[in-house]
Amino acid sequence: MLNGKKSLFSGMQATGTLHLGNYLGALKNWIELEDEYESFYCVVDMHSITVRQEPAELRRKARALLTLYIAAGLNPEKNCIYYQSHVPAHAELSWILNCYAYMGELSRMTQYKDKASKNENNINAGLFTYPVLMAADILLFQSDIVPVGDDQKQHIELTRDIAQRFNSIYGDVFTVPEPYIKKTGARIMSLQEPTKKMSKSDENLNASIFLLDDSDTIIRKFKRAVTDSDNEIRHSSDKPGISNLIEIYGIATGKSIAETEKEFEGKGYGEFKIAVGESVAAMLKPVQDRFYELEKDKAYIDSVIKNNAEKASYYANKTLRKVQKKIGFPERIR
Ligand code: ATP
Ligand code: LTN
Repeated sequence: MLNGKKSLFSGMQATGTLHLGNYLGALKNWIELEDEYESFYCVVDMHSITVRQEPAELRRKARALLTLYIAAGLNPEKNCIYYQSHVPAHAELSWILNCYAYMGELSRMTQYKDKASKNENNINAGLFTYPVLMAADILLFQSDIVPVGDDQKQHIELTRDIAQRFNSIYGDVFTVPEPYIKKTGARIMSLQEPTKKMSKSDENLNASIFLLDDSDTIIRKFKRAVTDSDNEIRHSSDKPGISNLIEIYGIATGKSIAETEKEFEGKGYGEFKIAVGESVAAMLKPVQDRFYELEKDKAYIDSVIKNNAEKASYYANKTLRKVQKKIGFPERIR
């Protein structure tokens, strides 16, 4: 809770290019929450450096991501959209919480194990303590909910454990957050290996639909999507490829699984794949148009960056000061 209103926090890494999974699993769902919650959406550039980045590229991608947040429909007057590195309280609380998180619990995080195995020559300490920084992000804003895709559930569980541990020592300091994960879209699968989630780090460019892919590219990628060979459009756990496409089509058109199965009864995969591609291209077109418009308006984006960093700092510092006091850091002399 903040100011008597429920609050929420979410973030995305400024690495790679946003894909359909990021959009359907997270970003698209954020828009409908803006009236009910005091909302904070962060470009988590401090998380990004746990994997080596090219500086100019990181800066460019961070700005593009922030612009995409707005292009996707988040109104920066109602939602606080900012860069993590502009609010030092994230790093400060993260250090404190490191002293309340255990090596054992951090070593059980699947994202850590996964990323460590992919970056064997750079398993740095930041990669290991990454979830503590994420806990700090969430707890700084006394967040009630954290809207994310399914893969982040374990990190939110850890955040809850840290918050409860801290509260049990010092009293009610942190709101204990709940994950907010939608049933549909929470796990969009790769178009090439439909048993794996669609991922930014996938080297096969045909496996993911990127938010700024043009219509032809989107349709071509769906045409090439890997499916089984029985040519029946039916949602089933033994048909991961076609089930993934049915779910994506459902979100893009608002149709239920049953409606889609009925619509394509007796029709072939070829026809269905084109329909999915066209529906996704149509869904993304307005986001893309707004993105290219906004990108040109440097002064406007700069003003969002400045104003929202100030707003985020204000709330973050409030929580940080409370924590510092509770744990016994000396008071500031003014
Ligand atoms: P990668 O896609 O390479 O695994 P990531 O998970 O680090 O990258 P982020 O930008 O940090 O991607 O994730 C942003 C949001 O998108 C998170 O809420 C995450 O849960 C969600 N998300 C990521 N991949 C998917 C997916 N395939 N389906 C649904 N949601 C997803
Ligand atoms: N770890 C997340 C990104 C992230 C995040 C957060 C999400 C960093 N801090 C706080 C929600 C709340 C990821 O890799 N997808």
